[in-house]
Amino acid sequence: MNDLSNGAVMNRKWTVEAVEALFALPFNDLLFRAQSVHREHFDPNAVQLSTLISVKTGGCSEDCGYCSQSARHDTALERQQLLDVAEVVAAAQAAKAQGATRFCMGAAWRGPKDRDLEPVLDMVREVKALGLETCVTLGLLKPGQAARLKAAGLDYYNHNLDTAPEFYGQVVTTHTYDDRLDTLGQVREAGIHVCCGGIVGMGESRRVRAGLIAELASLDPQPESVPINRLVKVAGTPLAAEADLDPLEFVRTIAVARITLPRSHVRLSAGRRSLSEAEQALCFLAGANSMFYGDKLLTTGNPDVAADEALFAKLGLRPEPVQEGARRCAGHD
Ligand code: SAM
Ligand code: DTB
Ligand code: SF4
Repeated sequence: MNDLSNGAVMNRKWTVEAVEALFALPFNDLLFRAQSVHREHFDPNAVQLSTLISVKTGGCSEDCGYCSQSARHDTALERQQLLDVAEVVAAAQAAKAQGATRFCMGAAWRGPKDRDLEPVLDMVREVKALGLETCVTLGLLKPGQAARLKAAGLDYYNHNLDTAPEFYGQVVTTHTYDDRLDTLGQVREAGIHVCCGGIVGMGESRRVRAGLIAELASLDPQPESVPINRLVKVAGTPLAAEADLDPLEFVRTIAVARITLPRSHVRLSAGRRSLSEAEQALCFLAGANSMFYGDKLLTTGNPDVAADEALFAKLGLRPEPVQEGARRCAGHD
């Protein structure tokens, strides 16, 4: 055990080398192991559905190399100030009617100012009152802000580590890995469920992917939710011309996350539009049991609902009821 000053505890249960060894397994052995672990902890045919909305879009001070919303990249994205609470609630009602159980509100901020937080607290309260699980992703938090979010009824805070520590500085220079760990510690301390994952396909090596997973798996307690994003290449960002990550390497990343984070929901997140149905099916076989549902992510597209319904019918998958997610999370908190 190695206690970090910021409150996140790293148990180093998984070393980078041990995670690399999982990545190196023959594909069939890796998938069999991942599916076996998956069945020990979850219904293998249920997938948790989250719908995203961007409540404040673009003009972000940070320089994250993958992001359409950084003010430092010329991405032709239309900026949008904070949405009205009523507009957000209407979108949440529509998401619930379509079958989502969690509503995730994202803001393009380095972090919220205290005065920015007030309307977001109203959004959380009203979305929660609809019977949806609530999630926000607002960037770096200042002391006290997580407790206010918790008091408003926030269930999950999304804050990704995104990549391995040694690669982070090649992707983002305006904040540090430790800044991110500090916010994760504050979220955990406030009693909010942690949603923390990363992006692959940014030109990183397999060792870097293993480093990201080792870092996520070493958070103690492990995050309840782990989004694995496949880079969506946005014109005008520094990573726009990056080579595609082999889909089978993406499937391996999901499988390794499932094995090392056995009780977490592993989310097949951004990038589904660039995966075939068969590749997505392999991700579910590898242990993904959550995904974004609805035609849009934050600023980019997602498969439409009709296509996802058809995919679920072909694979015999069904949406995970909200109670099940709540019960399982309560079980390992
Ligand atoms: N500003 C906040 C932050 O950085 O934490 C919240 C919003 S940010 C858009 C949330 C996450 O979306 C990022 O950490 C990253 O993992 C993911 N993301 C952003 N742009 C992406 C892209 N082009 N492809 C894949 N994932 C992306
Ligand atoms: C996460 O890990 N992926 C989501 C959510 N958390 C906030 C965001 C994906 C964004 C993809 C690019 C976009 O639409 O702007
Ligand atoms: Fe994009 Fe978030 Fe980075 Fe801002 S902090 S540029 S919104 S990923």
